[in-house]
Amino acid sequence: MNQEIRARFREIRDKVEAEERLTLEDGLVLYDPAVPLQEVGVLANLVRERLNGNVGYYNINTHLNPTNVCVYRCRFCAFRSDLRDPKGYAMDDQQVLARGHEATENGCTEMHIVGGLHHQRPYSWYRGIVSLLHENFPQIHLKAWTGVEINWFEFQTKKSVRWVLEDMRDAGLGSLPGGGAEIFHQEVRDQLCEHKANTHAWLNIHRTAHEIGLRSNCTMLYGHLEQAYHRIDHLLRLRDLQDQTGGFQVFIPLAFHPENTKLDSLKKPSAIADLRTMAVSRLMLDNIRHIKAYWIMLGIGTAQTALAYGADDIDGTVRHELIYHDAGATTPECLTVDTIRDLICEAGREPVERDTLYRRVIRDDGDLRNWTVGEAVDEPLLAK
Ligand code: V47
Repeated sequence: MNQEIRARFREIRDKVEAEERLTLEDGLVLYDPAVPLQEVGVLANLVRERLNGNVGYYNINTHLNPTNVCVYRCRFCAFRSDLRDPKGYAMDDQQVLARGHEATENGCTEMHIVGGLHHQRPYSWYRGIVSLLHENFPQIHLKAWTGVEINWFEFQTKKSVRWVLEDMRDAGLGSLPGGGAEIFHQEVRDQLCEHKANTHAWLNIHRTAHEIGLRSNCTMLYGHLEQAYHRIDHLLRLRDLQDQTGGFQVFIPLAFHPENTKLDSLKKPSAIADLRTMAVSRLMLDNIRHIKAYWIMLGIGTAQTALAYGADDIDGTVRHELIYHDAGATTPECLTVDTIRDLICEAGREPVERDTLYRRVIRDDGDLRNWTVGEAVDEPLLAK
């Protein structure tokens, strides 16, 4: 480490130990290759244990991507399809209901629902998926539609964000997933996905969701065209909104998978890069309690290791994941509850099953379909 960076890093360590907020410049130091990953990791672990003790959270969940037909052509996406492409599909009610039955049998507490923006499906089709599932499987939390989809629904209905969110909530929407954020900085966003919901729209949708009492998640897609500066800028914009609303539950850094995308000449980020982004995110986002190491995207080994680099959550058992598998992810399609618990234990953490809203799940042993939720494990963090 050169002398100046070493001195800067010592100052950052003092700030973290004193629970002081880090700046953009601090974030850039944490990304400096002269600062060894393990030193950033030790700091991130300090914060992780301060906020979440020794717990490693997971849930029992499933994914539903009702269609892959999409009006947008994001350069990072391998999942989308044209309507006439043989790969293109849109589910009917029977297929959606079958997923609900399967989820119930498997003890899922959550369905993660996202998909393409299908130009021939009206808003009522998207709303209908939520209401069909909610009416038939009221116990399952529907974490549905990214900010990009909500923005599309505004366009379709010509109504306000608030109207769309309230209408979806009336249909059974439980919370918003964190996708569609990508990288907020215009320089990068214009190159990745210039047509879809812009940064202002994405942040405003999450702000409005929080205002009407919905919780949401947030993400950052990294490892493509962006630099460290763009990543820190992205984290700070999330931190600013969280200061105002407190509505984000968890941040999920998403590593870019290049296969079958328009950016397939790029290399997937290394495990070292993944762990550094995990740790830097933990350190910068002092007001978001949870950081998720999404095992589908990171691979199991890196996700386990990430539990010592800032992450306290490993996502769920997952089933029917398509977005990452279409882009070359080699992880299994789902994990059993026993496997996921063993992975967390092997990483030296105590596995705790949570629901989408981070309440403990209490199960009647022997029957996966029998469960209730207990107390919330945490309160939103107050702005510093
Ligand atoms: O917005 C798409 C990303 C996101 C690729 O909220 C890609 O709990 C890498 O947001 N390589 C959707 N990433 C997934 C997502 C998510 C996942 C897990 C949990 C939660 C949550 C949210 O996936 C997209 C985009 O950023 N993505 N294609 C790709 N080729």
